[in-house]
Amino acid sequence: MKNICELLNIRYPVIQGGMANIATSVLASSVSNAGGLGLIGAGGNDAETVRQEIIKCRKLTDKPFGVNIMLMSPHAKKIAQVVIEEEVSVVTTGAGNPGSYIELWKKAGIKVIPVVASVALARRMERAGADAVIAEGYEAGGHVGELTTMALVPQVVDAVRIPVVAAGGIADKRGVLAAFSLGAKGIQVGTIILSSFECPIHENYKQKILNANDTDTIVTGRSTGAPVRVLKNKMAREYIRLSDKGATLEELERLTLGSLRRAVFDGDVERGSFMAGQISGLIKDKRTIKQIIEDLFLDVDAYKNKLEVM
Ligand code: TUI
Repeated sequence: MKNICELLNIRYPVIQGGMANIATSVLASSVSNAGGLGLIGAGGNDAETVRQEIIKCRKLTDKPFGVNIMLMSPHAKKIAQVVIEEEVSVVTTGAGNPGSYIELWKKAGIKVIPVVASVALARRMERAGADAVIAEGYEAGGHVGELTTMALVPQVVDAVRIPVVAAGGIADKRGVLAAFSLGAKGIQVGTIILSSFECPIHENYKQKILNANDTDTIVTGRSTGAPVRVLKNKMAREYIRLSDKGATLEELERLTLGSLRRAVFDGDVERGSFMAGQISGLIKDKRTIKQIIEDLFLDVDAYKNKLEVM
């Protein structure tokens, strides 16, 4: 089996999360230039915006980068075509089943790496021709499945023959070693990237990550079928209160409409939706993306040799 670095032609086996409204060409190129796989997060953007970001990213890096397609977006189908037209080298997907697109992408020579939250979807993706899967656990920020990284990754590893990338709750060497111990061949990180100097989000968002404790995230939106992990604030508490009271989908959507943008662009600490993972509490300092990636992987072998099980 090819390892993730050979598959993707990158230096370190790390993929950046496809964070909506955050993973711009600036962020993606910074990650790719540091030796990981940067991603442009299509999020809710329209297809032409995504195309322009791809064109910009090519100017900012000569390294491989990819596009993450959020499948719940009304623009997903058009974006699926744009990545072919623009000859993007890697596509990752989230929040849905990309089965109907995989054959087209593979014919275009694109490497396809769906994010999965279950063994069943991982199996289906392998059968459909995916090159690898990202198994993302409940610790992750944003839209989450039900299983934790610890439980999901080894079960996916045993179910498929393609490489598995672990995601959710990884922010240091211990997380990297844990992921590889579970059988993963690479990692995907999001929250740790949010704290970087290069990440193009409001300073208030970075400070909320740096100040967070272990219990400072919460999952909202369970009742709507799209659970989303965010940092606790006034809006998250209001959301939980309303949904516990049995609020309608419309009432809940009215509350969250535009809330991610309020967090990312306005730094609105009360009414923004600050998507972040449970590992936020571990992140205490701002670093460059190069420092973050090197801290994850350099001398990781020395740590491995320090493990004493019995
Ligand atoms: O997609 C993510 N994380 C995201 S997407 C996002 S934008 C958004 N905002 C509000 C509501 C919903 C989305 C913010 N964060 N991560 C990848 C991921 N995919 N996590 C879980 C899944 C997933 C879950 C169920 C993938 C497939 C699936 O089932 C599909 C099926 O048909 O079986």
